[in-house]
Amino acid sequence: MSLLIKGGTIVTHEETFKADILCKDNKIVEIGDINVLPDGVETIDATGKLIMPGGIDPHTHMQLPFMGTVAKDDFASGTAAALAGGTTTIIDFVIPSPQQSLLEAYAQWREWAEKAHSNYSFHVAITWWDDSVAEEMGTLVEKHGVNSFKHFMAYKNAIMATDDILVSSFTRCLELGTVPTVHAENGELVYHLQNKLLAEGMTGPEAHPLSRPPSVEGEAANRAISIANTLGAPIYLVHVSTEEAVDAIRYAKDHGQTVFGEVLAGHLTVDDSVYQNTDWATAAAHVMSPPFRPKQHQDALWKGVQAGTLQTTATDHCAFCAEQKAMGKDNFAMIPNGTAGVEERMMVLWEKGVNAGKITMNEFVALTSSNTAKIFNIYPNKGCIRVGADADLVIWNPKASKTLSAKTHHSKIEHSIFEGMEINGVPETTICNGKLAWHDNVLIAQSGDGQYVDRPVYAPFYESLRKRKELNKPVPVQR
Ligand code: DUC
Ligand code: ZN
Ligand code: ZN
Repeated sequence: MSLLIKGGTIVTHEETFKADILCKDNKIVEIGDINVLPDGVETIDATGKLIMPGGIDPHTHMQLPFMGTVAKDDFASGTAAALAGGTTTIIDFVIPSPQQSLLEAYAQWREWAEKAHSNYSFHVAITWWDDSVAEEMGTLVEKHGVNSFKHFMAYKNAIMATDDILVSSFTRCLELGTVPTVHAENGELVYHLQNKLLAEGMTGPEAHPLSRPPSVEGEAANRAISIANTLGAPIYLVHVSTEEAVDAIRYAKDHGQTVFGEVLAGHLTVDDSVYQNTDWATAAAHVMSPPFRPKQHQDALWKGVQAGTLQTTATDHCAFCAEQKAMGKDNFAMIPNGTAGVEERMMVLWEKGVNAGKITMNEFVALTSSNTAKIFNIYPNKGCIRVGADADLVIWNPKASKTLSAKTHHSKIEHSIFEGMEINGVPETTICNGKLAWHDNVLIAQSGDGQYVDRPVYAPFYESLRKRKELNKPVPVQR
C-alpha cells in the first residue's frame, strides 16, 4: 500500500518546506520532488495545504470506569473523534483499583482498546503500594513498553496516591527509567472543602471550582516537584491549570530540575464563567478536575506555553453525557468529572494559538505532537516527518473554516465545551499507519485499525539523571 502526498508544505517542529511525501506500508519512505512512481500509488493533492505530524494526545480516558459510571466514549468512538481532529495517537491511562494487580488491569485496558481506530498507548496509574506493585511496574516496562506511571494526588478514598506512595513509586520510576506523572491537587483539601460547601447548603455545580481553588493545585504541584527533586527523579505534571503550578515548574526548571508540564486545550481557552449564571446542565457539563479557572490563569498558561515551561497539550478527554452528569443532581461532588476534546484540541490550538499570533506553526507541531513524542520516547518514529518515521500525518487546510459543535462532533456526548467556536484552519485528511483514516469529513479507518504503541525507556537520559544525583550528593564532613 503506497500513498503519495503531492504539492504540500511540510511543517515540522523545526522547519517549514515544500516537498512531496511518499508513504509505503506504515512508513515514510521518500521526501522530495517525487515524479517517478511505482504502480498502484494513490495520490493526494495537497496544493495549498500544510502537512504536519499526526497529533499525539498524551492524556485521554476512553471508557474509564469512574465515579460510579463509565465514560461514554469508548476506544472506538473516542479514537474516531481523535482522527477527525488530526490526532493519530492517544496515550490513555490504565487505572487499577486499589489492591488490583497492575498487570490484570493493563490486560483489561488492552482488550478494551482493541477496537481503536487510531494508535494508542498507556500510562499506568499507581493507586496503591506494596512490593508486588514495584515488581509489576518492572514487568510493564520490560514486557509491555510502558515508560510512564501516573499518580493521582486527589480523589481521596478512591485512587489517591498519598505521599508514601509517591515516594516509593517515584523511587521505583527512577530505578526503572520511567517518567512519573502527577495529577496535582491536594486531595485532603478537596475532600475538606467539598464537605464544608455541602454542609453550608451549596450542592450545585457552581460549588465545584470552590472546592478546588488554585491553591489546592499549587500546593500539590510544589509538593510533587519537591519530592521528585529530593529523589533525583524527573516529573511530568498533567493538566496544569494555574499560575501557581506554572510558577512552580518554572522555578524548578530554573534550578536545574527535569520537570515537564502539560496543558489542556480547554484550560487555555475556557474560563470559570461557565459555572456561574448558567443552567445546571451547562455548569455540570463543565465539571472536570482541575476546574476551569479565572482568566488570569489562562494568561499564565499561555505565557508558560510561550516560554517552554509547558511543553505538551492534551485534553483529558473523559466524556460523560447529560444523564451521567445528573447523577450529581443533589450533590456536586457526585457529578462525574470529565469533559471531551480529543477531536477539537488541534483546531482550538490552531485558532487560539497560531491564528491569534501566540505561537508559530512550528511551535504548534511541537506542542501537539513532537514534544510528547520526545518526552515519552516515541520520537522520531512519531512526532516527526522524516524518511523512516511512521506515516502518521495530518493534512491541514489553513483556508477552510468550521464551527465547533456537539451537533457535528464524533464524541457520543451531547455537549461540547467548545460549542460555537469558529475555527479557521482545519484537518482535512488524517493518515494513520500509512492509510487514509479521515478524509473530507468521512471516517475511513475501521475499528481495530489502531496499533498499540510500545514506549521503551530512554536509558541514556536516566543514566545521566542517576549520575547527576550522585554528583549533587552532599559531601560528607571530614572528622
Ligand atoms: N479529571 C477529570 O476531570 N476526569 C477524569 C480524571 C481527572 O483527573
Ligand atoms: Zn487528572
Ligand atoms: Zn486525566
